[in-house]
Formats: sequence, C-alpha cells, structure tokens
Amino acid sequence: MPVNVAIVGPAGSGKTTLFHALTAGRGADGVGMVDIPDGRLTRLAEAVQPTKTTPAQVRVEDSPPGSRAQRVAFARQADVLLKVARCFGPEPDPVAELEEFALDLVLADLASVERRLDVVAKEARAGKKDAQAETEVLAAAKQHLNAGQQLRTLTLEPDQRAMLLGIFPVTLKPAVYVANAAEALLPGGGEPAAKVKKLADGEGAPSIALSARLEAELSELEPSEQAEMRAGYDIDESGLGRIARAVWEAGGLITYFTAGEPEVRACRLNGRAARRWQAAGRGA
Ligand SMILES: Nc1nc2c(ncn2[C@@H]2O[C@H](COP(=O)(O)OP(=O)(O)O)[C@@H](O)[C@H]2O)c(=O)[nH]1
Ligand SMILES: [Mg+2]
Repeated sequence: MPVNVAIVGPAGSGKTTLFHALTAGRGADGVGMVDIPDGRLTRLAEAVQPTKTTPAQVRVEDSPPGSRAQRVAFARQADVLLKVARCFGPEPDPVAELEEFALDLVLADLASVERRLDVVAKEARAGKKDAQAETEVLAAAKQHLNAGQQLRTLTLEPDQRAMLLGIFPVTLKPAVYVANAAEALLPGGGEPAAKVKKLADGEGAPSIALSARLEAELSELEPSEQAEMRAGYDIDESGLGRIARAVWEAGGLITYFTAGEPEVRACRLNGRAARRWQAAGRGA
C-alpha cells in the first residue's frame, strides 16, 4: 500500500494547482503518484548501471470539492496531510485561514473523543483493564481540543498515542505545510510565508515556500527552458522535491534499496518492520 498524501487547506489556496505541479500534469481524477527524489538512489544507479531505476513514490490526492463534513472525511483517509496556505493575492492571511480550516478537524476529533469517552466510561464501570488509562488520555485530548488545539501538539507517551489512534483522530496525522507564495516574493515567500513557518514550527511540522502556479507552469516546459526561468526567479528545482521528501519523512518511512540487474529500486518500510530495521542498526 502506498503512502496516501491528501492536499488539504482553505478554498482557493492553490491545492489543485499544487497537485498539477507535483504530478507534472500526469495525475488523473485528482490522484497521482509522485517520485521521492533521493541522491542515494541516483548514486546507486550510477554505480550499478541498471536497465531500470525505480524511485520510492507516494500517492497524492487533491481535495475534491465538497461540504465541511466531506473535507474532514477526505483528510481522515490520508496518512499525511499536505496543508496549503494562500500567501499570494490580495491581503494574504494564511494563519487565520489555516486555523479556520483546522477548526473543522478539531471539532471532528472532539466529537470522536466524546463518543469514545462514553464507551470507555461504561467499560471502566464494568472493570475492564486499561479503561482508566484510556479515560485519562481521552480527557487530556478533550481538554486540548476544547482549547482549539490539534492533537499533533499534545505530548503523548507511545502507549497513550496508541490508545488515541483507536478513534482515528485527524489532527494527530503528520502534516507538512506549503506556503503558496506570490512569485514576486520568491524564493523566500516574504512575510506571509514566514508566518506559516512560525505556525508549522510550533507544531514541529516542516514548511516549504514556493509558488504552485509557477511550478505548475514550469513542469510543462523543456528542462533547458525550465532552468532559464528558474534562474530568473532565483529558485532551484528543490521546492517540489522538498515537499516530496517532507511528506515521505512525515509518514515515518524508511527507505531501503535493492540494487542489481536489471533494476535499482527504492522501497519503503514503516511500522514494525521499520523499527526492527532501525534496531538492527540499518537503514536511514
Ligand atoms: N499568483 C498566484 N496564484 C496562484 C498560485 N497558485 C494558485 N493560484 C491561483 O489561485 C486560484 C485558486 O487555485 P486552485 O489551485 O484552484 O485552489 P484550490 O481551491 O485550493 O484548489 C487560481 O486562480 C490559481 O491560478 C500561485 O502560486 N500564485
Ligand atoms: Mg481545488
């Protein structure tokens, strides 16, 4: 199963434009596969000279239009949220827009926590083991959500985290922020992008500034024309690559390589397999 990345965020922030840029126009019906650039794979391929080189990939999906409930449901099925903020156009206020968007997710999690608390209260009365511990973590989650905070920023022990996962909380999913900046403010993205970075830093999440519209246009050009235009904007090709790597890392994934004729391939490990791999001192 590939890692599912959902492009989410306020309306008009450039989600569909970013989807086209990331998939270089090859996505269909809002779904596309995106390669994860990796210098190690390139070096391996140079050494082995295989007939085929297969990079690791993630599956990226654009937000379909829909109601607030549908937006929450869409985010819920993802492994990683790619949150796009509007840092271009008239009076960009990316932080307010991101917070408004996050509120729907917070309220959805609050409803799930409250439903689960009812169930666990009954289990506690029936003397079920662990019900007390679960009640405590749910109560802490409820307080955090009631304060408008996402569960991503709640400090949790691994076993508490595992208990919370039972309610499929959407605000606990790893997030990567994209400050979709005005072309004139590239490469850094200026003040609006700085605000997005501050918000992301507060959640321990990565944030990347680029112009989705410019990247989508560039993706349609020949490499030589691309390079020329990038130089004009003082940007390199790393923006989309950094997004791809950030969502890969946010998904807690580990890359391993198989090399030989006819193919050099980057694959993913996650969950228990990844922990065993790391414990054995291998992989990165
Ligand atoms: N100036 C500028 N406009 C953009 C950028 N990205 C998207 N837009 C424009 O913003 C509008 C909404 O973009 P869209 O991708 O449809 O947003 P969505 O509602 O989040 O999917 C469109 O008119 C885009 O051309 C950008 O990086 N710079
Ligand atoms: Mg759209």
